[in-house]
Amino acid sequence: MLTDTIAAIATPQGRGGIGIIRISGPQASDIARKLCQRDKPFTPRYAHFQHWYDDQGDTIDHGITIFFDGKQSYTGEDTVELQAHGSPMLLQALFERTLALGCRPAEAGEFTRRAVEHGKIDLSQAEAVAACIDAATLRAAKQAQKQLDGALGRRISQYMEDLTSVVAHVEACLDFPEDEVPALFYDQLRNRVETELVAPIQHQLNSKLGERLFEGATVAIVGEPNVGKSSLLNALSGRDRAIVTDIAGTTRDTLEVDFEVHGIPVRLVDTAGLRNTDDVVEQEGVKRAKSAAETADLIIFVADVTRPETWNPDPHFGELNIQLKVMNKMDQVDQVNIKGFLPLSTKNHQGLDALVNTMAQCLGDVNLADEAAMVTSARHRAALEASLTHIQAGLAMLGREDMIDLTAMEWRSAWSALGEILGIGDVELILDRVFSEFCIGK
Ligand SMILES: Nc1nc2c(ncn2[C@@H]2O[C@H](COP(=O)(O)OP(=O)(O)OP(=O)(O)O)[C@@H](O)[C@H]2O)c(=O)[nH]1
Ligand SMILES: [Mg+2]
Repeated sequence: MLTDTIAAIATPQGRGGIGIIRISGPQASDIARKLCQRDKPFTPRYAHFQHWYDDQGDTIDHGITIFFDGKQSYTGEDTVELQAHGSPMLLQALFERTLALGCRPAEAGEFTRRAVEHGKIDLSQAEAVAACIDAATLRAAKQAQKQLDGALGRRISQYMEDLTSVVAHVEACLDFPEDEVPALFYDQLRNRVETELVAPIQHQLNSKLGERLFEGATVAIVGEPNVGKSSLLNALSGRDRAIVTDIAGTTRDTLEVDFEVHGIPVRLVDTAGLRNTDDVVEQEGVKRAKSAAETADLIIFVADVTRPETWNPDPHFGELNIQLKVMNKMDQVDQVNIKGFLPLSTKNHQGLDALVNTMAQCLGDVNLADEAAMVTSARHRAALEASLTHIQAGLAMLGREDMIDLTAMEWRSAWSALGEILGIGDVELILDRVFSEFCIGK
């Protein structure tokens, strides 16, 4: 497959100032030269102004042609970029001409896939390319950039190196005559595995912020009728989205608004006030409110300070974990003990900033600068969890002479699980490295 030369229109569909066609593969330069009717080779990374011709010798379009040789290209193989006019008609004609000259249409993500296959980037960086493009907030895009820079890959590689080394050490025990491995040796090894692997991996797994940045979070606003749930949705989103009246039971259906909390994309769900009612429409609303709360990542329970009967979430949500309780309409009272609640007035926006900060914390917010190597997808999380399980299984057996092989096996499995994050699937590699470590000094 890699011997094919692929082509694609790289800019989005539709009209634009500039449209780019990308060609990658061994024939890239030859095909582009035919397209340009050019005899001389291209100068690498030089902007050649060129006309591009059809099979009749008529000009299709003209613009900039840039050739990147394989050593200095995105894909790791010869690549040509045509910067044409952003006309869908001309771009399609140019693209078809590259196919007629020997290109195959690229599959989705194939340029980046080739970059991985040629070792230009690891799999986590390839994922970061997609994440960066798909990011819904600037903060998410910046996090993707860090992953693209290789922050996660470097961290994972470090874990893998540590594992290779501890496997080598534990296997060294096999060469000692029975009962002669000093206990201190095992203590040191255990200590090392715990501080270099278990603790940092657990720390990485503890934060859900990475996934939240890309997958977003759902926050449900619940409470009794008339406490100010819809007012809160409007205040938080800065839009007059939900109907607000002084009639209890105003909101019937659930209503959703998308907004950002510290760069985390949040879907805010306003719900019907919870109460027993004979009204069938409202009954359905109450049902939906409960199910919205059950599926939300975070529930905000709103109470009305002027009506203490609205302060207890238990009758409705006894079984759910309510992390965040706010006491609304604080503009109505002078002093009142509201322990356990955040004070709020949606009327004069008092307490709104504090609420947003607390929401962010509940959603796992941390300082991004400290968390460059954050877990950003379910795939990473699953691989890290699997590796941690293997590491701990190995630790549980460490120190028992008859289980040295099994400990090493668990840690090799941990290595492979981590390798999946980077797109490394070759278990043989670890063996090679283990043996190379052994040869030195032994
Ligand atoms: N004084 C005061 N009134 C408020 C405040 N927030 C909301 N209200 C009033 O409380 C009433 C109910 O507000 P809504 O936002 O509709 O309440 P809700 O919880 O969505 O009510 P339902 O949809 O019926 O469950 C309206 O008359 C609002 O103007 C506040 O902070 N202070
Ligand atoms: Mg409402």
